[in-house]
Amino acid sequence: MRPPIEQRFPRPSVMGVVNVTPDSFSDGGVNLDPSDAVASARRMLAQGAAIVDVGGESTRPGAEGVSADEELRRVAPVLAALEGEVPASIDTSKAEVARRALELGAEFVNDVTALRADPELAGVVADSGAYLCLMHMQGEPRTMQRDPRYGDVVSEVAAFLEERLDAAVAAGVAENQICLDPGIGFGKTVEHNFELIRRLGELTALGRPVLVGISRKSSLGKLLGDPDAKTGTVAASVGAAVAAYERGATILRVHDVREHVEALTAARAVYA
Ligand code: HH2
Repeated sequence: MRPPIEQRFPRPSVMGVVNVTPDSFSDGGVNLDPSDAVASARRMLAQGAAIVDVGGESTRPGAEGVSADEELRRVAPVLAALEGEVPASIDTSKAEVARRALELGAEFVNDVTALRADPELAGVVADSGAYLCLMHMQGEPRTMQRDPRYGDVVSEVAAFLEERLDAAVAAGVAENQICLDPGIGFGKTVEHNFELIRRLGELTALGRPVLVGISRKSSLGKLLGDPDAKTGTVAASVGAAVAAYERGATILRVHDVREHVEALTAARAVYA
């Protein structure tokens, strides 16, 4: 049995993003060649990432899904090369992909559908004892940014995460291996995203560590004045990550590891 997730990933921990995809919103194509992805992961570890999140399917707004075979073709060589050297998470919603990734040494399953897409994924996670992130998403990537609406976004996200946490535990996943994620940018407006971070305490109140991924997301570019932004700057990402940490986030999922590790180290020193 692995240690509880809050022991393995003390606050704040950085998860580096390695997308082995042609079309991710901010780093699409950069790491499509496995040797580039492996080099990125090693660099992120050296820069202070606690883990790298390897993904073979983009979930950016408008994205179409890819098959399990294609996802595995992209991520398996990368995970095989990292095994035993760089702690790895698999960013997938598919049981088949997660199963193979765990065989190749991944210790964490990051599912943006919170176990709703593949009925077999919960069992794969439960049997392996892997860590699990359950993320909120309204709608699906192809259409989620068309007109997202909520009564009260924070209480709806909290209720969803509580229900998915109960479902994961009922399926046999140990509660102390699970973290929760508001899903910044997944069926949310700029205002929704910032309100979720502002009121993050209502999510940490669910009793599980919270992961936040706002790195380079378009809400940051829109906030800085470009209504058509597809990405946000590194500096805006770091500012939002520090604010999320101050409001209780445990794991920050980021593309620019060095900058986030430096900023979060300084922010943590304030509280030490
Ligand atoms: N965001 C993205 C992908 N996976 N997982 C979690 N838990 N939380 C997030 O906020 C999150 C996520 C989107 O970012 P990225 O991986 O850079 O892009 P893409 O989905 O286009 O590959």
